[in-house]
Amino acid sequence: MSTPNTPESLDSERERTRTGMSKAALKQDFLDNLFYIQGRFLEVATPHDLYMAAAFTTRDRLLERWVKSAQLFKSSHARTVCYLSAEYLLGPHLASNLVNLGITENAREVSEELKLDLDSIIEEEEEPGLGNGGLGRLAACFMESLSTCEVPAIGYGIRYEFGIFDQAIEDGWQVEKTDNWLRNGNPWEIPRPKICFPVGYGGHTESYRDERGQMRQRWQPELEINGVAYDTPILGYGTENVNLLRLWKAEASESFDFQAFNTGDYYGAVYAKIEAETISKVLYPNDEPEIGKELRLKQQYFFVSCSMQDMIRLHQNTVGPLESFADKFVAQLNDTHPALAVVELMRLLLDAHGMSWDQAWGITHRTFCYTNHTLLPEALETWSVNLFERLLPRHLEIIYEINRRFLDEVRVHFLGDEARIWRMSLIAEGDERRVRMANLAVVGSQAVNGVAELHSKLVKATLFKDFAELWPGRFHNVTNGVTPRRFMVVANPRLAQLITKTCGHEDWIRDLERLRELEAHVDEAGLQEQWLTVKRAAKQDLAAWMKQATGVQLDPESLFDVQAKRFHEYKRQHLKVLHIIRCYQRIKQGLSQDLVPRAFIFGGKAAPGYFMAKLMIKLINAVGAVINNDPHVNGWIRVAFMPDFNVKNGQRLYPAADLSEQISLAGKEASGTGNMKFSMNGALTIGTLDGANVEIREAVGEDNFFLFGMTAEEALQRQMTGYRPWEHYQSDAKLKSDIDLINSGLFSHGDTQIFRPLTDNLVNHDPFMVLADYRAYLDCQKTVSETYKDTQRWTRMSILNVARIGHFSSDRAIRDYAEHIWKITPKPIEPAAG
Ligand code: 9GP
Repeated sequence: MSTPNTPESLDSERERTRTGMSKAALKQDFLDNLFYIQGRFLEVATPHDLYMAAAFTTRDRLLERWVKSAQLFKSSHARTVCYLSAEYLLGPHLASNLVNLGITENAREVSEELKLDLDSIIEEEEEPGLGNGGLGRLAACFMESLSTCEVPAIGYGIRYEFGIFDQAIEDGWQVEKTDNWLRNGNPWEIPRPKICFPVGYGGHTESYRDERGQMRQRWQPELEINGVAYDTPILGYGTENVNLLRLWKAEASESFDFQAFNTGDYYGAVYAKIEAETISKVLYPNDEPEIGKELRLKQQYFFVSCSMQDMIRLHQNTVGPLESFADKFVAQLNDTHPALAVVELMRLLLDAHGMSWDQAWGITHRTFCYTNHTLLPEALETWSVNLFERLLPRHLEIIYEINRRFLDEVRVHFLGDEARIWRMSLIAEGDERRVRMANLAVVGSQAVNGVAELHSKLVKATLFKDFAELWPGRFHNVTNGVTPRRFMVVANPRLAQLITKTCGHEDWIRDLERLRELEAHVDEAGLQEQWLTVKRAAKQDLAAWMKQATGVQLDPESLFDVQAKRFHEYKRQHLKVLHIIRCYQRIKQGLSQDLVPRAFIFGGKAAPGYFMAKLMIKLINAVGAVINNDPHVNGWIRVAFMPDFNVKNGQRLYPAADLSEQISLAGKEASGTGNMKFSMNGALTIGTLDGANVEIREAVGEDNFFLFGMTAEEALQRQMTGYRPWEHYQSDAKLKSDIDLINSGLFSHGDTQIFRPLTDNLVNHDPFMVLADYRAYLDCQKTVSETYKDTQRWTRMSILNVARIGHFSSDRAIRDYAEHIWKITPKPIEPAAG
């Protein structure tokens, strides 16, 4: 019987198409999208067509919730978090959105009915790699948790045309390939050509009298480009709330210069377009010196200017007068990259909205909060005053005025302490005067936080000591967290199912502390057995992938020992290599009895210009090539390097790891978040007392964590009293023989020089004290092997790690920010009736 054409039936029809969650609705919409958007039918659809149709079908279901969220936030004038971040390492959207919509199973069944494989469709997605590593991935986890925790939020950033490079390994070396992630289109974003703001550069400033006869300054930029908004809806789990990620793309104001064209200057006619679009072209790799990166400063200004203008527009369209701006918005600076927002908001309030300095500063200062993510001096941004003067002359004037007033305040507190004034100034004096972005961020913010307890303590005691003495109440800690949806439910569905079955509910996915309920079952043989089965299956999956990607065959029965993170000397991948070489030597000497078979697995990218980090990658692959081909080793150990470690590949690694290597020199890793992802998936950690390791160890229990190495305090002490790595090399015969083996040419076809920069640096300088921690690390690895031999004990420890990891959910981190920093309450969207 056909349905009568009544308003009710149209409504239910509408419910069915585009928003319905039933299998029938999903199936019909998938086929419709395949046909009407991709112009294909099933029989001829490519894998990419299938992915696009699945993505559009999923996106349709986000949009209704998104519109409802936007309406509610607008009509209720909801206080809103604006997260300002130059990086968002989002990872693929499809699987995560299916989980958050609660339709993974329906989607799977629909796929099966259509004789398709959902996992292959999911696999087809190219991830937006708009970030370098931990900082960008944290921003992505936070966006998802903001929605899950029902906190109204907008994420602002840059829509890079090329994200983090794709890494290939050729002859053991890292080779960078362009990440052309937009090549096949991006179904998740919605371009908003009408949300577009001008952004100026260069030119000069001038004084003039306003209509009340007061002297004011204004900026006459030389160049103006446009920032156009591209919006991506970010869905939370178990909620109707959808927040917005708004990324800015740079475009020329006039894309075509007809005058130039008419005079025959064809290149000149499009030059402005090319120059403008360069600004959002490519993500800068971190861990490289800032010197000369004019484009990077342009990028930073570009996105904060668009974001501040957008926030003012939104405020004026809803609440109205700008006096209440800081009640409506709180803006979180994710590191110093967006710190210019402080100055840009001041400029807009002063120059465009005619406010007095005190009024503008009152609003600005109440609006911003700043998160510090590193203590490494080389990672703290400064920009040359000359560059500022050339690119952002008005901003430099404002910075000088902020600084003048700020230093007057410092003088009142610390009369005559000129050294302190020199340290705290926003301008570093010297051969080349430079603007200190971290100082600007602290001065311009009402709250400053570190990202783990130890880090926040060090922030106050070292980096910002002077500031903490001036404003003790301004400094906070919010320990990082990661989203369990992506890193457990999506990455490790078998484990998620086992947890749900054991706890008898799925509530842990939204309230991760409820994983504690696993503890009651930790000694049940049944659970332990299933736990092992789940881990083994993940290891088999990874082994199959690795074989196909690298040719290296891993034995799923061996201990999977994984270090996956950016390559950096402070993270000490070379310490891990020394351990591998030690194992190799022992096997060769017939002393393998205290070892267990291990697969050493690495993943991670090195900044293209960071020679030492790239040499570490080469060394790992060189050592791997010899070990993996040595018949004496006979399967005891294997070394594998996962190429192109990104979010997608991380999701393959975390579930399969038995041991997670978190071995940075204490005091150097601000937090780490990989440590949380591994532990959530039942890997045990071997680690130093660094970053969030300290809190993870406290949470999971000392007995369930392999601790080694100096504390941050001990390391500092050793550095100050004169650290001599050479003495370790001379006095520890095993260490010496490991390093000498590298230099012997065994791993480099007789080339005794290739790894010299690394080994000489270790023996003579060793800035991250690898040699000082070597012995403790090896001893601890012995304990790891002994423990692994006792399968039951290991499994118990693994279960307890998962059961006690709840604190490290990014939901908890967001609640901490909401309560202590942002002073914001959740705003839940009511589910649709019926
Ligand atoms: O190095 C830190 C890392 O420890 C932390 O987990 C992450 C997120 O807070 O930020 C990293 N910092 C940066 O990437 C640059 O400051």
